[in-house]
Amino acid sequence: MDILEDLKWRGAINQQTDADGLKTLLDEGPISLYCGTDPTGDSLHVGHLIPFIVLKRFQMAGHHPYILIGGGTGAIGDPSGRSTERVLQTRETVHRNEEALTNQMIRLFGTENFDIVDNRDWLDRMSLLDFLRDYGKDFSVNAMLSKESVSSRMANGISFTEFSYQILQSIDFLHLYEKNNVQLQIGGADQWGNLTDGVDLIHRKHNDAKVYGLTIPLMLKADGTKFGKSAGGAVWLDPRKTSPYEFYQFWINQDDRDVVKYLKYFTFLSHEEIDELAARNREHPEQREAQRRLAQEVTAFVHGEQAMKEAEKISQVLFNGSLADLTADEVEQAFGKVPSVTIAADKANIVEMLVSSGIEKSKRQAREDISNGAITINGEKITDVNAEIDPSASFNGRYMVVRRGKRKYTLAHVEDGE
Ligand code: 545
Repeated sequence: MDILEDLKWRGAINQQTDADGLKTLLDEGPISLYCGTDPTGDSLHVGHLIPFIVLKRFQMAGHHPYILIGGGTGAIGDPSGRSTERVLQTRETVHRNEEALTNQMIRLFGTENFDIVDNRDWLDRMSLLDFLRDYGKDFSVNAMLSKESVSSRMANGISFTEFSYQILQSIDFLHLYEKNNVQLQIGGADQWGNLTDGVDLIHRKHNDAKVYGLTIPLMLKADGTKFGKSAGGAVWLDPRKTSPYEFYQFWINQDDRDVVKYLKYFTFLSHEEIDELAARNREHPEQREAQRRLAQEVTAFVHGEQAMKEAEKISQVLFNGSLADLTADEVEQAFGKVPSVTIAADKANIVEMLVSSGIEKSKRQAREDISNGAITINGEKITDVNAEIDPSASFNGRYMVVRRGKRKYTLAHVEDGE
């Protein structure tokens, strides 16, 4: 099936500048296309992932993707989709973010059949007079004012800096067209104005250029809340911000009403596989097979097969309580976000340990909880108030996991542990 049909089936097409033209072009053979991202942060989150997955689909279909990291535009700030002016980032921050994002892209796209470019390479060297003479003349202020990204800011104001942003992104498309024969730019729905501007600029410079823009709908959740947030905030691709286990949990916890939509958007599973998962989800929603498959696929794509397997193991262990099967690193992932305390490495009486670490408020409360069977250490229930525990004996002497009641976990970091 051709790529546009596939994207349509997946619900991944919002707007196109010339649908017939693009279809004809793609029928002729492989093309080069691009999607840009500004280094306004040091990691993408799952929301940003959407156009890059589409870019990946093009790559898998034999086309050549360019990923543009906006070292130049990131120093300015895109007003699209924002209601307030951005605070300028320092050049150093932009630089650091660029490096982090480049590494993330390499993870997703591999090292073959794609290129990463940085628009600082051409935007930073352009003289002001060249900018105004070579490009400014092609933009009508009237048309620029009518763009959604600008008109929506008229009430609260927009700086000349952000107002100019659309010209910069258009210059990028023109540059990539002239230099690398890039013929298509894709982006999220918020990028429509910037994409059409670029296509228009190229047409003014090259009458008969075959260039196109395509946007992808922003993801909406059935319950009306914002896609991509979990209890702990945004779901990041950077494993230091969101561990692969938390990432996996985010996907496995999706609503039945959303799961098929996400399988289509975020996985490379075939239409047949997705249709089958959808059917089984309708018949046996309680088995959550579709959610599990979604979590496996997206986690493996972003973090690799091994991290996905680890995330799966942690999920299983937490579900059936056999904590001892975890490695110290897995404990860190699983309990990275629960409250934590520090305890001494020496052997100690259980009551003493619970009180001195602050897990229990008083010895009386600690004894009561222990006797009631409400305390487990590393998944093992402790009912003897005289029990002695050895923090250095578990998880490489680094951690001890204490559970109070049904689900109140505390991660105890063992002092002098590795
Ligand atoms: C710059 C120069 C170009 C082409 C594109 C750009 C970037 C574009 C933009 N894109 C967004 C973005 O977010 C910050 C990411 C932080 C790590 O601002 N002007 O850079 C988002 N983009 C992905 C999708 C998007 C968009 O990265 O396109 O729609 C989100 O889904 O908001 O020549």
